[in-house]
Amino acid sequence: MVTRKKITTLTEFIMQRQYEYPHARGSLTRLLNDIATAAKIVNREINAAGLVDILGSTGSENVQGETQKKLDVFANETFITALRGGGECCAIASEENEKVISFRDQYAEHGRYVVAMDPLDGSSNIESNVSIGTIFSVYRRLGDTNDPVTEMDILQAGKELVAAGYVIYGSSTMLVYSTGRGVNGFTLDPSVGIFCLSHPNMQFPGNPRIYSVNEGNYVHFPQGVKSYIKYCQEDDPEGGRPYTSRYIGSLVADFHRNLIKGGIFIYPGTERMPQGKLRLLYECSPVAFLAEQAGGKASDGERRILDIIPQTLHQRSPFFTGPHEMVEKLELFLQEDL
Ligand code: AHM
Ligand code: MG
Repeated sequence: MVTRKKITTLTEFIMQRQYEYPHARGSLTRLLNDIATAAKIVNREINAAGLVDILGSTGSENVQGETQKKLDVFANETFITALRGGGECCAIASEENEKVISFRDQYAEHGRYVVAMDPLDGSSNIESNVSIGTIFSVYRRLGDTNDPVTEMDILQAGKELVAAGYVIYGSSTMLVYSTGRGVNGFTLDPSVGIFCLSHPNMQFPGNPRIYSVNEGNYVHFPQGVKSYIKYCQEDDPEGGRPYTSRYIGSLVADFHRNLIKGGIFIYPGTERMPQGKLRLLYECSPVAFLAEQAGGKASDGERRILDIIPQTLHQRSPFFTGPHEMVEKLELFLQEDL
């Protein structure tokens, strides 16, 4: 008789975790399931994008006569619809929307959670069939569930996160998330449409050797970052360096590879953009949460990312994340430059 290994599905896994919290009411479980459902719908659309020609073509009509949407708009609407319908989330901050979207529906308006998300990060890569992702963060709303939700409910430091994760639409589709008790990765089996636990308890590996940065901006980087990049490229008599350079230009994909293979992701401020490009609330904080949960570190060069309270929804931050020792080394170079 062939004995098969028992598959743990994402739904089973989330339920098992819920039972570890005696007072849990299942709201977070339902919310995470809503995110997974939306991810599958977005995944289907991304996979079909080349066939139905909806890459970047807002306004045209598909064969059913429906108006086609750009994939990032589609992803945004899909996640909002799933979260609103689920009733556990009362408001969303999204890269696609200038202001917080608060729900007025009978159930959703009393939801205990708020979500910040980048529905389709790295979307400039879509046309070239390069991996893209969704990033999500879940906070407990600050005010009473009967009070109107405000921007303050969502402008919370990353250390207050209840859960965070990403979906990577790559050679396979994965959902990776944490509720503060380690990081777990689930691969979508497209034949049955189920996320299955494939990467339990993800941790940065030892002996990391990758650095990821857009070196096209090199001349505009702070001196400390330039020196660190040179350090990465130098021979180390004891071995280990030079490191190898890998950069996709898609945060989720770059971080995911670095998490699995061991590497640092670098997006500094420049002279023209002192705060860099990446957004604190829905790009840096959730990825920093995962990095710390995977035994790594995330910093803006001086401060722990998870300690920074965003002042505005779309605030940017320099971002350095990866294995602890790599980020620490980069911080030393930055301090020497002061
Ligand atoms: P986006 O939110 O507009 O897609 O931009 C964010 C993306 C990240 O995924 C990626 O790390 C970064 O932009 C790449 O920027 P650059 O092209 O400057 O290297
Ligand atoms: Mg983005």
